[in-house]
Amino acid sequence: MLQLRLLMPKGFFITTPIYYVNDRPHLGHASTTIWADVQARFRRRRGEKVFFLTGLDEHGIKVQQAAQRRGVEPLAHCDEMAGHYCDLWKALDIRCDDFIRTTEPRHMKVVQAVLQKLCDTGQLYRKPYRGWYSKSAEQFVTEKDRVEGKWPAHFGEVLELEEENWFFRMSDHQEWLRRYIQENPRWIRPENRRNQILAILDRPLDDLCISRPKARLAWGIPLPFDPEYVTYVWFDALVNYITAPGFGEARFKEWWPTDCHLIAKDILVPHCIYWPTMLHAAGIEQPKCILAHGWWLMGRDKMSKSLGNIVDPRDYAARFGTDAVRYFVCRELLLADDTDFTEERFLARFNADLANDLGNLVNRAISMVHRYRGGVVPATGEPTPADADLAKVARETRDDYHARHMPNVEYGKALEAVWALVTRANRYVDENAPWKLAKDPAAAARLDGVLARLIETIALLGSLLEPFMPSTAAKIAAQLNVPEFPCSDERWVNPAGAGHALGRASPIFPRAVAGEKSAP
Ligand code: ME8
Repeated sequence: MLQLRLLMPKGFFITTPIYYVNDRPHLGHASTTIWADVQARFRRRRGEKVFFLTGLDEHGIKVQQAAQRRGVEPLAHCDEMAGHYCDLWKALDIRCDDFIRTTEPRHMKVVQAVLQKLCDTGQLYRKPYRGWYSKSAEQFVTEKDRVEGKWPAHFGEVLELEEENWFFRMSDHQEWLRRYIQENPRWIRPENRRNQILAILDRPLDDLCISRPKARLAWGIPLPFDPEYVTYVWFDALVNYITAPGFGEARFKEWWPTDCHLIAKDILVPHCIYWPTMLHAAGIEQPKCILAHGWWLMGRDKMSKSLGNIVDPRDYAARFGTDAVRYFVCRELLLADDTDFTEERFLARFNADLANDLGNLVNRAISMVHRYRGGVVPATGEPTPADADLAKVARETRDDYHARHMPNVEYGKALEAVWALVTRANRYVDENAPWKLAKDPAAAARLDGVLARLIETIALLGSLLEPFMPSTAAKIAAQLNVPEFPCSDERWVNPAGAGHALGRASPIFPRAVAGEKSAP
């Protein structure tokens, strides 16, 4: 058994941030979680063992205050919020393997074990501290953080505080961290975020304050070695990534180090500075990659709970269907830059890409096989140059998708390539005009070839789209009358070849008009 465990290959482990429960989730939270879900589905399809972790960050002043405002106990507040998150993940077809909450005993135990280890090895010390404290960012800030003499808006109210606290010797690990980032160029992605962290490391790091006096904040994990304090919420939250895969248990090796911490750029510093130095100090292996995407903006501002300018993904899922939301956030949200959210943009993608390009292709092709060949897929026959071109685009799309775009979490590029294939296939229909071939008895074999190639292309598209749009893929599979799509990697075999009887054709995306409700 032990030997088997040692030989077992490490599975693919992907994480999202654990979200604060001070308010309900919005499109930003949904986007990171959808991105992780897409990666998890892509890997599962390839037969990989996958662990997809998401969850909630339930301690800290913001949660305590949110509960106080509503007149409920913090844990009751967290339970209610957890329900909202779980409902949303279900509505968005997100299938995580674990949903961690930092108030769970399994997590508190690991946080305390890590703290104790760091304390025992001299990595923590207690000292008085006087400084500026941002309530909304829950962190001490320094003069270096001021921009043109003012505190940036996202720090909210900044107060002067004096108190004794526990500190982590983060500065001792600065040189190691800088070297590690330089030696591992794809560790922090994308490149602009990596450069941002390297620029921060050009200046001396302060040690990290990792405690809060219980007198000021009761809602946290007690320090195991000093009863007057609870753990700083970031130190607590980051540890979730090792709690869930079973830190201290034999199964930990099956998952850790994580293959990808997926986050947005707002929490780059805790993930690329606090967390790696904490792990280094505790003698735990580093994550393989930290990937930070950009923000959804509303006009010029970040979409955020505190600004109240949020988009509720449930509204869009109710109007356009879950898959349209999943498609939109994968197609439009950029990795290295921010993206402006507008309803027009959403509608344009829905109508042009889904209803028009993809929807029409699937509907036309399946309907024509019914009309001209009684619903049975004909034989492909000898390829013409036009066929060879379609096949080339299909092969290149498949190869790039598997070898580069998907493993690199470059969903915009993956979908752009997939839509180039959709466009090529629609053009193939127009160029070959099956409705004309059908009128010419001498062109029967050619019509067979065209229809068969279209069906094969649609089956391939179903396979490529499944991680992004699982229920659309299921609808396409039902119309093709195949139980599921095989993985489209180099072992790809068309599941709807000659002689296969298709299911009934019906539109997969009805066109939507601004302001109108559209049935999903
Ligand atoms: O920071 N655009 O939780 P949080 C894109 N609890 N993504 C966005 C976004 C936007 N406008 N707004 C939020 C916390 N997100 C901590 C994390 S992890 C150990 C602790 C997404 O509720 C994005 O993933 O503020 C961002 O990093 C995260 O929500 C922040 O969630």
